[in-house]
Amino acid sequence: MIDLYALTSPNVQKIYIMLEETKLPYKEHFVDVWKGEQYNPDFIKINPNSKIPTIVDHEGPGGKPYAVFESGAILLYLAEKTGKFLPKDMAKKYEALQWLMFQLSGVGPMFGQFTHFKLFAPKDSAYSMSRYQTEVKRLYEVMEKRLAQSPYLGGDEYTIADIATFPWTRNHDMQGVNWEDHPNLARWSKAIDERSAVKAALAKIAVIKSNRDTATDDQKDRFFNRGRYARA
Ligand SMILES: N[C@@H](CCC(=O)N[C@@H](CS)C(=O)NCC(=O)O)C(=O)O
Repeated sequence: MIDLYALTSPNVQKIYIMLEETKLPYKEHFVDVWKGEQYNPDFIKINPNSKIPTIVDHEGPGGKPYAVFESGAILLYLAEKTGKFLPKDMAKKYEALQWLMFQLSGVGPMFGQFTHFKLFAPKDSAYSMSRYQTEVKRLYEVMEKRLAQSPYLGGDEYTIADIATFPWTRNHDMQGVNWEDHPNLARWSKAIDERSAVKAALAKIAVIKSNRDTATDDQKDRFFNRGRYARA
């Protein structure tokens, strides 16, 4: 049994999809980051960085419980545990890993900053908005070109590179990117969206309740490292 510490964000969605795809039994534990629950001492014991997703595999290496944080590390752990969604052939494996790293170091952080400045920052952040909008569009262009040459981001097969990236592209309209101008991304996104494991994961996520829309100003300040939580 795997304990999944989760809520609804794209990094968490990756792990729901991987768990549904691999059919590993798992139990959800909600950590409402909009209430500051990521700072609970018991949670910090399994993730010193106070972020979700995090898992505890009760049948880990040596048959002992094993905690893993960082969505990329969790995907790699589950791929190795099950032998699924990461090719064994070295060239194919590293093709997939390049695109996994592209998501972890590019798409995730840049799309995340874009979302922050678009939805949550003061409206006078024109410089930041322009910087992140430009980078988001550039990253979509890189993915569109890749998918014109390859069925999936990581190569011929559906891998953890696709599982990692798909959740971040679900908000492409909000990100100022339409699928009419990105036909290969549209084809790729539809193929993933139609997988039964992905449908099952997204259905579970759709009913999760969070404090996001009711967070107090102080809870938002804590989440965004601002106000009395800012460090000069
Ligand atoms: N690099 C991490 C990022 C995880 C992350 O930023 N999670 C957010 C989900 S909203 C979180 O826990 N935020 C709480 C916080 O930053 O305090 C990963 O890929 O797992």
